[in-house]
Amino acid sequence: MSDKIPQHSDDLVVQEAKPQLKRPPLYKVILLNDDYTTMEFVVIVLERFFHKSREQATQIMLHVHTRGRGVCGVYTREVAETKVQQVMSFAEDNEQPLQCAMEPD
Ligand code: TYC
Repeated sequence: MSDKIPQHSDDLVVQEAKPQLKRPPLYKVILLNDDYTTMEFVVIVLERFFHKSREQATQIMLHVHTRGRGVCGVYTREVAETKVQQVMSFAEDNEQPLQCAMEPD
């Protein structure tokens, strides 16, 4: 017996669903430099929310400190939005003016 699913009957045409192959758009989560957030706090943020080692976190923090901004990670939209919210509320709770944002990759 054939495995083929019938595509047509007399009065019905069955349209095959398009395969969903498109990758979702990705977003960079970035940290912005400022003069008041402590370096130690930024390192903790990178460890806690972006799963960086202390060495990686220190490098990224110093990059942001010297260049003005830096990428913490690249995520799908919902994940990036959540990271930004988590970082901003952690910064507020700790009275640090740190700014975190997202942009299309
Ligand atoms: N510029 C800050 C300082 O000198 C450190 C800092 C680094 C702040 C990165 C924010 O995203 C930042 N204390």
